[in-house]
Amino acid sequence: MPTIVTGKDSEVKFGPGMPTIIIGERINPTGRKKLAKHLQSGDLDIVEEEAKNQQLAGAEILDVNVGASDVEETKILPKAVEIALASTGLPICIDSANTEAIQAALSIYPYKALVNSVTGEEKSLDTILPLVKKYNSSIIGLTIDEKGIPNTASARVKIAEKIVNRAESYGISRENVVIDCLALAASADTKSAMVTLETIRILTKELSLSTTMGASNISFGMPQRKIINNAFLSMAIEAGLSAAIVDPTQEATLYTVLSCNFLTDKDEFATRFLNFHRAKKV
Ligand code: THG
Repeated sequence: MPTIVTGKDSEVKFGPGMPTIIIGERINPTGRKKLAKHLQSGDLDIVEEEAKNQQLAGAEILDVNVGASDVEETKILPKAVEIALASTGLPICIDSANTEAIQAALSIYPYKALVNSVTGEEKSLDTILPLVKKYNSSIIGLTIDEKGIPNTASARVKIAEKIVNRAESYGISRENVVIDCLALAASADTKSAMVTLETIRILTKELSLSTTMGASNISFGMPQRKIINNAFLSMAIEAGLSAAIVDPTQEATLYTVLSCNFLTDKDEFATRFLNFHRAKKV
């Protein structure tokens, strides 16, 4: 069964055996001073602009994160989610470390959202999963627990299984759990990329779970980051990645995802690739 999330105008399905979809990451003040400033002053016009730009660029789901110093997330996150939804009709991925802010955003979201995120930590599972059940959303589960991020695929898979089992005990079905296999800086540990890829492969092939990942951490501390990110994204898609959290306004990234979907036989007659390409040309 695929994971399904819904917005005002679109329903997005993804999972093992299906094309990798794009989650747009640009509504996030991390490292973006201008966006942080607007969020701090409560001026959310920039959220509408970033939402529309990412949709035009090819995003299928929009991640919305407003976490910055001096931003009252419980107030601003629901507003930003509402604006991103109203201006694009796309499904929203509600991204916050603040449970009250997630609850507030879920309470105004009239469709099926993706919540970002829960971890394998008891405290996180106990607070987030009841909300996911109450609002009938899907959830991203990070492969991290009280002991940190494991450096083996088997230990990450164990955390994924714990999250899925706990979700099921709350009545959340497994297709509503999307496991983040976590990309870390390969410059700090050159085995790290392979651990992430192996985790994706096992979860996809053996456990039929949906997976996700933000690719950009992999290149931290290196030159030519965009090239490294896209190379890693290609490998992750071959390993089975269901949803990529990326900057969709990087055209090379979009073409990387579409190329990999085509080359892994997830795009019959190259329909998705060619439709995207034709739309770009006009
Ligand atoms: N997994 C999950 N959620 C996530 C991540 C993940 N959410 C946040 C993050 N990772 C993905 N989003 C971003 C957002 C911004 C940046 C990277 C990932 C980023 N910003 C630039 C910087 O910091 O320099 C600024 C870019 C710009 O100005 O255009 O890198 O892994 N589940």
